[in-house]
Amino acid sequence: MKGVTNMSRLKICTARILELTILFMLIATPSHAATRLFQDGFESGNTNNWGTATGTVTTSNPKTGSYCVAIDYTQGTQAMIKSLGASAPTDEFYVKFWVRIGNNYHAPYLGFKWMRLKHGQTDGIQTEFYLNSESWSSSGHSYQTGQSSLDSPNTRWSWYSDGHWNDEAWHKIEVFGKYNTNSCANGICRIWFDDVLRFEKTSYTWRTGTWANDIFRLFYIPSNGGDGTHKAQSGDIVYYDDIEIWDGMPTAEEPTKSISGCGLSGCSIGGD
Ligand SMILES: [Ca+2]
Repeated sequence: MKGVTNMSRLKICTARILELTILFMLIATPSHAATRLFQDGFESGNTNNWGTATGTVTTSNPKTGSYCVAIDYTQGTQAMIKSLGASAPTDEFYVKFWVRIGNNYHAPYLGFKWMRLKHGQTDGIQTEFYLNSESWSSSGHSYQTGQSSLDSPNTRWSWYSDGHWNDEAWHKIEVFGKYNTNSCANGICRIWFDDVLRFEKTSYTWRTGTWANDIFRLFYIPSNGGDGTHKAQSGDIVYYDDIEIWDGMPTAEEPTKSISGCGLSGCSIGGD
């Protein structure tokens, strides 16, 4: 009798495991196969893949291969700009790249903007994320949309609290975005630093009002550094490598990136 009971328990347990496995597979399976729209590891030895490229290809300690790109902010306002034009992602986007910062980097407030997204016109939706080199915190905001949870450089609100990035090591940045629709606050913004989910908001307002249907066409990776009284000084160079832009979450990234942390619970990390 006891053996039968144990057998029944085993069957129930096996069935439960099967249910959970199926549930996991359903959750982990992306709604559509994402397509990579752009990639550059600078192995061509040049920056010809970019519309505007104020960086310089260098063999100085690349993340992979033989080359990376160096952004020297002592040369003034700098930006690497990729225009995706008609192939710009219309619903979701995912951007991944690597950043290396030397230990002599010392540009003050607004050290540099590690990514900026623009609709492409003079007016239109715009979002920027930046690393504040005084506190080595990272923040950002979306222009024109009233999205304020990222906009707090003066409060030193930090997405990145585990240490400094000016350590000569390569650090990975990933951003997933899903546009909000119908001017509702139903967009998604997730940011990972070195594979750790640092920010998640599932009520993000990427666009609103006049720009309700705009999409990001210009990707600044990175954008400008400090200016005015916050201008960069000698040695303020950052390095980028292995940049990818997708029109959704890549299948290879989906299982770990969505399920880790609060990925499926709708809660916020560092946001409101
Ligand atoms: Ca490379």
